[in-house]
Amino acid sequence: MTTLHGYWRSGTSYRLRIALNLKGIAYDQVPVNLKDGEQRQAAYKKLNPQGLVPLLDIDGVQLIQSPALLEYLDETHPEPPLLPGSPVERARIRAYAAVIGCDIHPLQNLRVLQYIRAEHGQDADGVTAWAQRWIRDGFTALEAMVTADGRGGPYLWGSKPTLADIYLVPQMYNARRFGVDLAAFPRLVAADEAARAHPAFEAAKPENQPDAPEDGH
Ligand SMILES: N[C@@H](CCC(=O)N[C@@H](CS)C(=O)NCC(=O)O)C(=O)O
Repeated sequence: MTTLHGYWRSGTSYRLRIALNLKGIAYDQVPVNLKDGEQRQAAYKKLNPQGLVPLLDIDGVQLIQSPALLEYLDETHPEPPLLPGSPVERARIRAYAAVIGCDIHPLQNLRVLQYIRAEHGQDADGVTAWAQRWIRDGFTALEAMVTADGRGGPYLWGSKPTLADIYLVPQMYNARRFGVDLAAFPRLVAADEAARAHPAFEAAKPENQPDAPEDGH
């Protein structure tokens, strides 16, 4: 059995849910409540010393770090491919994912926001402005990259979802949460909309998860 340790609202857990659904891999979920700090408790840190989600129990091993997990799933379940095409095309798709995974998401992660609030005197508005700043910065670059590559839609890299959409959709969800004005990113908005209509993405939505609270917070 495959078990995903994650949190309904975690963007990195969301990536994993999408990929598992696209690959048709059945899985159970064990919620780790980030709001209550369960990720930092000893029981969970024994599984993941970083104290972060997701963690995937699969094929008799426990693996962490969503980029490593997504590649593992793609290597062990090649269809449908998350990284199609030539080495150059694959490098471009990886670059889209990295803009989000390396250069946006880590700056608006819970522990970073908690840190600038607690240690650098930021109130809720200051924290929101910080998150918006880095999301806008990354999205501006990504919109330009996708436009320059000219692959056409509806997804970021043409007619089928790829690794890039797996990173995009959770990041767009976070962008909306932080009130980022998305008008300047029409190509990203269109790809996000197309991807969210896909059943694998729809089933992975935060609000469709067993640990999502009824009030949506
Ligand atoms: N690079 C890691 C990052 C994992 C990560 O940042 N997870 C977040 C949720 S999206 C988390 O567990 N945050 C808990 C915290 O900040 O205390 C990955 O991609 O798996």
